[in-house]
Amino acid sequence: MKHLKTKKLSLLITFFTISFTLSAQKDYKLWLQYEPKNNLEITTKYLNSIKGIAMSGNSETLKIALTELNLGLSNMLGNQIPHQTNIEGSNLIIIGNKSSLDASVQETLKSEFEKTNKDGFIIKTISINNKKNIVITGKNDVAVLYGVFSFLRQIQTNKPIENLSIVDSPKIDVRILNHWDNLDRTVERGYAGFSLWNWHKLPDFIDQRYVDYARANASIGINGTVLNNVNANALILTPQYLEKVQALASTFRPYGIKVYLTARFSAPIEIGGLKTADPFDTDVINWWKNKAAEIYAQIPDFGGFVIKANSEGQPGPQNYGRNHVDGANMLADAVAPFGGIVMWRAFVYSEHDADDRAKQAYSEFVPYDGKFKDNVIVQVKNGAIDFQPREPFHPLFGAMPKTNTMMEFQITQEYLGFSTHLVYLPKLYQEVLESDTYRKGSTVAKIIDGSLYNNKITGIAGVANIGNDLNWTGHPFAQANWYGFGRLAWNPYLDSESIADEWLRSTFSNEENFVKPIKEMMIQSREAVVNYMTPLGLHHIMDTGHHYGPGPWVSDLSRPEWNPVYYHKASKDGIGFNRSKTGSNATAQYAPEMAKLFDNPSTCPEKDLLWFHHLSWDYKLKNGHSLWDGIALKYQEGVDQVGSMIATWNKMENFVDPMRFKEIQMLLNIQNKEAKWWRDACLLYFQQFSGKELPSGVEKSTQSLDYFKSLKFPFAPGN
Ligand code: GCW
Repeated sequence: MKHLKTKKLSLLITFFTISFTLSAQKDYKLWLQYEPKNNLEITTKYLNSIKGIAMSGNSETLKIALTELNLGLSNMLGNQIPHQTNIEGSNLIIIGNKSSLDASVQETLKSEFEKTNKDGFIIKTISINNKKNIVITGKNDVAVLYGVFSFLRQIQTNKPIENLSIVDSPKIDVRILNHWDNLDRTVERGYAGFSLWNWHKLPDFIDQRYVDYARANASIGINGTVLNNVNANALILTPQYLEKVQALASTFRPYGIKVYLTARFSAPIEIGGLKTADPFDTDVINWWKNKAAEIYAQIPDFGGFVIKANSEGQPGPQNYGRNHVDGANMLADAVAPFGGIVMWRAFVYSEHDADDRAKQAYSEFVPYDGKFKDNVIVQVKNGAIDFQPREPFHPLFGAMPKTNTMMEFQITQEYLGFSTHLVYLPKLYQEVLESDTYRKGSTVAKIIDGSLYNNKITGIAGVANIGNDLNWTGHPFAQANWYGFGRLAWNPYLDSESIADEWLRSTFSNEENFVKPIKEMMIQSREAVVNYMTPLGLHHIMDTGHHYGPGPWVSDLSRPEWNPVYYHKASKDGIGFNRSKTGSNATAQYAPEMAKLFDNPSTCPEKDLLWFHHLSWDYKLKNGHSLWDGIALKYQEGVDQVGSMIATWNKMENFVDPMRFKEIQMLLNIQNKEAKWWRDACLLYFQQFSGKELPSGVEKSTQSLDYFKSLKFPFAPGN
């Protein structure tokens, strides 16, 4: 009897262990779940078009492509597909790069090849000797790998494969993640655990995670990674670390991912023993040249450097009376012989400059237009302040026609609820990319992809939200932000809604009753966070330092522009930052049509109203509400939106594995609590100035303003 009981118990434990492991694996597997179709009709249809795989070539990359194809097809369709080396037969999947293809196949795909660039791929159903086959190809092996992932995505998302004709080339050259990872494995603004890079065990120990990381990135077309924080430590450039960097670079290479490093401008002093880092000093120039040669000797395809210079205390050329051009060009010369690039960040503002912080990057960089070397690309954040839930696009986009300019988005949610809030960021990215700059009628996307100004290099960087948490990103839905970033970096014209659709299908389920409501939930999640944190153009009112939770009252920090009161300027007479021509005149940094639109509160989009205007509490909004009522109602709307996200999710239990279902449920409840915290704290604080009652429909706080002010979070993550 006792024996039986123990047996039962151990069976039960085994069952739970297995189901936990399977569930945990799902979290880990990201959008590459390759769920079995479990549907005879669908499976048969696919298998009818896939009778065999024929691969030509045997590079590491192609082997990876083949393994992926096998894995995906066998998992989804339940069959091992036979391999062959020739292309005789029908319904084969033929994979190989252009030069490895049969001459007649090359000829058949001539016009497609003309339309593809270096990394672009072709997936086409063609007839060979009157027999139908699918060719997946491109001009190089990595392009073939991209094609394989795209083909698998067709099946993951239940799309037909009978008559394929896909020609897809990336519109951006450098599609890169920026890791703000420190050498001690902490991650600045990281909310998903510690850094993936285990520097201590490198170079000899290659964690399987490095491979899985590269694979995930390749699946969405990301082709570069900056391993270390822009607030840099020069040690990364020492031989001891470069050996480790080399090990990572070799691991990522077959996946088409280049490694880049942040260069600390003062490295020649800190690790080079020089007295100066002056970019005009011959020893300094030579030091960087030698350093570049040393790096390229180990990593021949090293991508180049990213630099945060003279920004937030980081060293830079200005320490020596030189400017950004001098610094950037000196480094550009060092990497140019090896084909490297320099991504020079435009995130600059000075405590000694009394001008509106939002204006400073433009004021400083525009005069340099045309002066940077061809292999320099200026990296500009999407907005002029700092990765807020909503910002108008940065006025530098379109203002430097003779300068390579790239986008920097933040994927990690520094200002958007860390990794506990479900916020679908591709919606934000899309809003920025499709903004009309009124520069030759061009959108931001057209500036970024080089089509407007014919730039030498194009790029999009995303500050990574990845850490060593089991699910990579802390929140299962934050995986969608990594995914969506990659997809938009490949093609900045994609629609965030269709990205959400394919991500949901690949990550969770193809069931319409799941995809439709959850897609809607994702799409509205961006507006929800704007509503419960910073509605109507408010910004940077997060608590100080860690940026966790509301802190509109903070006013005692040493630099004025570090204080939330600097940004909202609430007083008895109203609220908002006057950046119009009667104020800081930041509007003048936009094209004249845009400036005109922003300048006038009645034509300024209401979503940006308090970004550009200081208005009285009684100012009348378009819907007839007073500004005070409008703000309060928006905060309430945000809270209500989170409530409906919870209601929607709670109905999804049947479509999701228990672990992810529960995780997301718990996270949404945290989001709900914090949305209310934001609403209550901000409204109580602003009410002191408006002196008005809450409009009906807005819930009253059960806590006092002093209570909210007293909250402290000494160990908030990411700091
Ligand atoms: O968003 C701010 C962050 C800093 C960051 C800086 C930057 C890496 O609060 O943590 O530093 O921007 O982008 O350089």
